[in-house]
Amino acid sequence: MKRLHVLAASLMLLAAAASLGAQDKGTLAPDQIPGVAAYIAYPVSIKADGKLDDWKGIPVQKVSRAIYAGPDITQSPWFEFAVAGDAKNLYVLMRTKDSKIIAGKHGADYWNEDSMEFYVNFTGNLLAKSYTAGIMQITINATNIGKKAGTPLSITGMNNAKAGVTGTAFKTADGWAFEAVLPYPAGFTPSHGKIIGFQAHTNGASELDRDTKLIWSAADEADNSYQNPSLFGQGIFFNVGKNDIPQPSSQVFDLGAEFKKNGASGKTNRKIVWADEFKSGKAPDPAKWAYDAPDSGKWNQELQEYTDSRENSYVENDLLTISARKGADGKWKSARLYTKGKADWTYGYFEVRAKLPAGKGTWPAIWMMPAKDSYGDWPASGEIDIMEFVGFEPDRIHTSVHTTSYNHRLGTQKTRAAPVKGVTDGFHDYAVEWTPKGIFWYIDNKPFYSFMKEDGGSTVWPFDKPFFLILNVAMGGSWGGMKGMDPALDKADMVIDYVRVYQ
Ligand SMILES: [Ca+2]
Ligand SMILES: [Ca+2]
Repeated sequence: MKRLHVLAASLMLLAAAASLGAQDKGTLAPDQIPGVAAYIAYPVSIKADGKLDDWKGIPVQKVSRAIYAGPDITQSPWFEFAVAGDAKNLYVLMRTKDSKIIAGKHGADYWNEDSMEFYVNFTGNLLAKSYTAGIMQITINATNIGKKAGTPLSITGMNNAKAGVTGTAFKTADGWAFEAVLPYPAGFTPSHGKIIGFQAHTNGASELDRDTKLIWSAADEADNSYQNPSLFGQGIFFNVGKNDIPQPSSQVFDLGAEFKKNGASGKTNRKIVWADEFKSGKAPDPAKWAYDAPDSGKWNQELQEYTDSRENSYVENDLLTISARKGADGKWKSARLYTKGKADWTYGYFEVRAKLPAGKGTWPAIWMMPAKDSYGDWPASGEIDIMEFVGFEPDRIHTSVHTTSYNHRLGTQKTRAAPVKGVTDGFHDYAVEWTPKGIFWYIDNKPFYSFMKEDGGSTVWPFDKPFFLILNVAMGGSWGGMKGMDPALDKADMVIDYVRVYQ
């Protein structure tokens, strides 16, 4: 079984109405910038003693943006946080409403229970894409509630062990809170306007497992801060009493500049080496395409059977249509076309213009797999997902790679899911630029996501061998069918305008 899916990426958007929340205006620092920046008042004197009078005047940001919501969202509808500093330490206050605190049921998997976490990047490089010294994730779970001040806390998260965090967690009238003390790393001193990366999340357990996720930084749309510090927001030190207001850095959201810096050049200086414009014939060109025909249920518990019939794939009006159809017997048939055995490439720019099928239960994909399993079975030899879409999350595109070190079974998959408007109403260009240094995704020629080669050999970077292209429409399955099937749906077409390969 080759292809498994990114369950963790299939997270529910709570609702378009989810807001970034309000804030309490403090008097010691400027108004916070919801989802983007938190001013860090300093120097102030804070004690992690469970009493909050020392936070008076420090602005608080309230967060209710949920990227997924548990069965009982009223339990964890929001959290608040405030950040302050002195000459030696950063102080973080987090507070959440929670009518049913779940703690101590998951052994060491505290992140599955009620927990609140903050992330800090002291390195000065807000674009850091991986965790190095000076970047940490501090997850404080509800088992810490009521421990005596001064008792070590149970803390998890990336690089937490070296961070030296102390603090106190305690119940509040409607939930719980913590005050935490994080010593600055050696060599770091605060100054007015200095910017660090900062992020805050809560994990709310309603029944047992973590099932509500609130995220402050608007750049993190899919709970990826644990693997990508560039998704943090910003913490801006504000020297209490100053009049000028330092502004957030603009370096964080310029993905295009990052692409350039990493050597991406898009289609510039490349020529088309292979293409199908679907200009003729009724059947897809047999010189270019073959049919993968696994039985239904073979992969990911998907419902469809794949066929080479013109019912399920055909060329017409200069377009290729892959058509999933439900028969009178209620069974789905669809098509999965690939270039395996016909054409494959190492590096290049791969572009597919497509319109996606709508409806709960659909799961179309444009992706690439290795021509040979040079490094072993999936995911050792790699997988590049140019585009994935599930109908229960309209207007949201997923892009991913899978490798031995980075895949959803480990919870380490490299992925970005983000809104793209109108993907089932019209055609959009989905592309990856694959170079020896990295893989760069583009949607409508705009930078979308990148995954850079790292040290560690083929377990992190098996992408130095030929890969072939795959186009398919799956129905249902472990991800596409996660929210059920639209019972009225009997047809789901992915329409392809062209497939172009540039090198
Ligand atoms: Ca206190
Ligand atoms: Ca709870």
